Amino acid sequence: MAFLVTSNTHKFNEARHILGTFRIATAMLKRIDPVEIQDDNIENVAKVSAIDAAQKCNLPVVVEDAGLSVRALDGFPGPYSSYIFKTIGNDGILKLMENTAERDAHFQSVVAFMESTMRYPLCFTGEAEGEVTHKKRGTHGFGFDSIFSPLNSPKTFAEMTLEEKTQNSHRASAFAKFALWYKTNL
Ligand code: ITT
Repeated sequence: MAFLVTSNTHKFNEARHILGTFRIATAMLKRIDPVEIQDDNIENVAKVSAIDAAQKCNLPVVVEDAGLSVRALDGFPGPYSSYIFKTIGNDGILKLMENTAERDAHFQSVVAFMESTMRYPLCFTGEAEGEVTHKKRGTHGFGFDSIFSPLNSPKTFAEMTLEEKTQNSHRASAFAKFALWYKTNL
């Protein structure tokens, strides 16, 4: 059983689906509110949260942190994705890129696993390359899904079902690496 510490139900459902394909059950630990440091590296943010969550829950825990990096914006919002989504949102990102032809972007996901016998969390990363669309499209998913279209797909993540999104997502790639490690080590 993997205990995923998150307040985001969409994230949990995606993780549960991916881990389910590896026959790993997933439980959601809400309202733990692990510390989220501000750092320009998503892996550091996930690690510190995983250490804090493991101490608070006294369980082996999984924390996942993700962010969208836009090449024309020098990688912004990246580790500041949460704050930017809450403040300027998708409309704000589209406005920033109004006159920008270069639309390349990628999602990064870091899954951090921590339990009491470990000195440091173990991290597994995944990426999804694609581009920022010119308009919001789709109603599924969450966050930046409606403005991100992965490579070789005419759809945005928000135009995909959860199953379609998790075929090629940053989160699927990171959780698949975690699942393989989990299966052989736990
Ligand atoms: P936690 O409780 O797990 O921290 P969160 O929603 O704050 O949930 P993150 O910190 O990992 O999740 O994500 C930072 C922001 O990036 C988040 O607010 C979303 O808007 C966005 N985001 C993350 N993963 C995404 C995805 O798969 N699709 C679209 N947007 C995503």
